Amino acid sequence: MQLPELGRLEDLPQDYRDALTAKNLVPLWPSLRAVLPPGKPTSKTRPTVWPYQGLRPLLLQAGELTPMEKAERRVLVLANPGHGLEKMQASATMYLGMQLLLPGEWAPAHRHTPNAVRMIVEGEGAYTTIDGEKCMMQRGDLILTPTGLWHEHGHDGSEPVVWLDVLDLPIIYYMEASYVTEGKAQTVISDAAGLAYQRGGVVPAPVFTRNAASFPMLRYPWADVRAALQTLAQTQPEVEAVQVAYINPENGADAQKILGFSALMLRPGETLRLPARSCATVFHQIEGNVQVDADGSSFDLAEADTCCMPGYVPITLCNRSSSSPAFVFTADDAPLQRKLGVYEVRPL
Ligand code: 1HN
Repeated sequence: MQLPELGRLEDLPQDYRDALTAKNLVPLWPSLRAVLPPGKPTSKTRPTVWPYQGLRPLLLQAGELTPMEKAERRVLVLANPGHGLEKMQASATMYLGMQLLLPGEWAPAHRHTPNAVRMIVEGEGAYTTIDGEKCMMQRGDLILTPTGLWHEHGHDGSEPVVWLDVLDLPIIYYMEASYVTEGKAQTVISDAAGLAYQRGGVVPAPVFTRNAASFPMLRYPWADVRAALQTLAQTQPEVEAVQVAYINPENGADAQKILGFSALMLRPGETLRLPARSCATVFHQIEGNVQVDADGSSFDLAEADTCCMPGYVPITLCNRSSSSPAFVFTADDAPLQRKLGVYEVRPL
C-alpha cells in the first residue's frame, strides 16, 4: 500500500524552523519515512567483494612501509563503500580487516570491549595468546577473542602470516562503548586452549570443582570443522545445507554474543538458496570456489576472498566445481538481532 506523502521541511516557514533549531528541536514528519521505510529497511551495506589476490600485495607492502612499532596491529580494513570507507565498516555491525604479522614480529598485549575473531588465511608459525592461553594459528582455524580478554600475537615461523579479523567494533563504537586497555606481555599458562572441549557431547566436569568457563573454547581447528562438515554430508545426505555453527560447548549458545559464525560445505556442483534474513552476512572462501549472488550482485569467490551482503535479501551460493566440495566461512549479526527481537527470516 502506498503511504501518504508527508510534509517537507521546506514547507515550514523559515522563522519557525529557526525557532526549533534554537531550542534543539526537530520536526519528525519530514524524516519519518527515511527512518521508517515501508516493508524493508534501507541499507547502506552494499554487496562488496574483496578479492585476496588484489589486497595481498598491498598488505605485504604495508609490511615494508610500516614497522609493527608504528602500527600495533598491521591491518588493511575491508571497508564497505556504502558506509563510506573512512567508517571502516563492512556492515552496520561488522568490521573486517586483513592482518599481517611477519616472522619474529610481536603485536603487543591489550584488551578491549569489542569482540574479535580471527580466521587464519595463510602462513604457519604464528600464535595468539588469550588470557594466558596460547593458540597456534593454522589456515582455516577460527580463534575467538571475546570482549575483555587480554590478547597479543607472536610469530616464530619463517613466512608472512595473514588472518581475517572480524569484530563487532561498529556497533560497540556506535554505542559509545569502545575502548582499549594496554597491557604487558602475558605469561603463557597453557598451549592447549580448548582442547578439552574438542570432543562433541562431553565437557570437562570435575565433580566437586566444576566451574564452567564463560568462553571455554577459544580455538576451533579447521581440520575438525572440515571433518564435521564431511561427516554431516556423508551421514545426512538429505540435509539441505551442509552447515555447522560455531558454538559455546558449555551451553550451546552462539560462540560470541553479538556476531554469529558458521562453516558451510557446498557439495560438488551444489546450488544453495538461502532465504532473506534480516542480518547482514559475510562470506569468506576457505577452500574451492563459490559464486555468491544477492541483491543484483554476483561474486565469484576464489580461495581467501571475502564478500559482504546486506540483510533482507535472498542469497544464492553455487559451487563452481563439479568434482570438489567448496568450504565457506560465514559471519553475521543474527545473535545480536535475536537478542534484540528483530531477527527475521522471510521464506523464499
Ligand atoms: C584488534 O585488537 C586487533 O588484536 C585487530 O589483532 C584489529 C581492529 C579494531 C580494534 C581492535 C587485534 C582490530 C583490533
